[in-house]
Amino acid sequence: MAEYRFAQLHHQLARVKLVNTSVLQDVAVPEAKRIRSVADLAINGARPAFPAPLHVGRPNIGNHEMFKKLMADMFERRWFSNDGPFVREFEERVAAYLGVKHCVAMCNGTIALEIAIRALGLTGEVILPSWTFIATAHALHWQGITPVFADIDPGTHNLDPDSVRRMITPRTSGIIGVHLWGRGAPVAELQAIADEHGLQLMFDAAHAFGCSLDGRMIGNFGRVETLSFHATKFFNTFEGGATVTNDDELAETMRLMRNFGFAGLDNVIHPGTNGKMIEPCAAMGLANLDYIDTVIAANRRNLDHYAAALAGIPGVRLINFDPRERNNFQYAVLEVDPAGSLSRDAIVAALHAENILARKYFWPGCHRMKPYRQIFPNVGLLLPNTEQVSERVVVLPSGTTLPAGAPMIIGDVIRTLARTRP
Ligand code: T4K
Repeated sequence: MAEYRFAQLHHQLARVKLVNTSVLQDVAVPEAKRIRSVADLAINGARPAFPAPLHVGRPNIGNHEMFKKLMADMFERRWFSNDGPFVREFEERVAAYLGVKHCVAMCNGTIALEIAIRALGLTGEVILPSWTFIATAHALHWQGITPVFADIDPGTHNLDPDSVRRMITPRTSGIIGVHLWGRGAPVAELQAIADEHGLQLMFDAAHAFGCSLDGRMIGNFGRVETLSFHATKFFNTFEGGATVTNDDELAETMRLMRNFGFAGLDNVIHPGTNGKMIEPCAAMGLANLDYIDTVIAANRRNLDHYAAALAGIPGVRLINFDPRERNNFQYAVLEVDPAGSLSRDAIVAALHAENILARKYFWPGCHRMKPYRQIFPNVGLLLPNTEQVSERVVVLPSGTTLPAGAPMIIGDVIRTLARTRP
């Protein structure tokens, strides 16, 4: 009951903010408890700091009224899927936002990856980071392609080009870079490797919608990039994704593949699947597009509050974003120094006890997940940076629904915990 009341109040506060202001400024932390001493920690038996869970992936909701109006239009029109008017408008607006020629909207980011992989004709082995969400690896495996994991740069958490070079074999057909946390992968170096070895290059940009690299919007790199608009992303269409490319032929192929290969009535000219985005998802996207800057500002503000709240705690630091680039600041990522007195897992356990559902994304790395561990039992030996980083990372809640005071309380939890482990 208390949890339900909290959720109601939280919802009302969030709604007030959506109607009144551009950024969540003064949302209180209803009933939240301050942590001042070790005895106040829930791991020591105290009441949790928050009566209801704080999530990392709480959906941001833009213009609720507009969404309802679009749904009424859709019911009136009785056109629910198959290249509907909302999907077409959504594709145009996403392409314009990114400055890319083509956006092909899909039902989710994983299908977008699979279709891009098929459209590029990848076969045999494809190199990718293990330090990514499992979907990047699964999309290859699902297409009968062997994912070959390369190591990352521990400073950027993105692919290490030298490691990529070492993984190339005669069976390699391509490279998938991931712009992890919205920070651009080393595109120029990866392109040079791809050109030198005759490999295809594409990017999983699931984290990087609205982000730039060297001043250019992500979405314009490699032959194709894929996006995710999942509910937990900073910009969502409930479920959804897209492929974006400047290549006309590739875009046409992906459009065919998305809709069973149909080129008009009764005319199938290409193998395909059902990867279509439906109209309600596109409508949600349209209702959220104008709200993007608001979400980014809220994420930015949360990061600033986290930075202040965590300042001076030994052994923990937030990852940086290059101030010259655009970012969506979706992920508030904390790195915990394994040489320090606090362990990452102790922090996660303490936060969870307080109802702060921090995540260990993407521990333990794809290579240690069962399907890939079975194929490559010893590959960890080749991925020392991935192994180390995966033991250090904690992703903290953010987004428009995070109460403004929450980072301070989260900082208090970690600071108090640090005091118990001198
Ligand atoms: N490539 C990369 C690099 C990706 O990160 C992803 C997706 C993809 C590809 C594939 O794109 P999609 O096919 O998903 O479009 C979540 C998301 O499901 C996934 O989309 C996302 N990456 C990944 C980073 O996070 P889980 O397994 O962590 O989700 P789950 O159910 O644990 O939810 C996360 C948190 O969000 C929980 O605390 C609950 C909260 N939540 C979730 C949903 C769905 C809500 O509060 N409301 C909601 O509606 O994967």
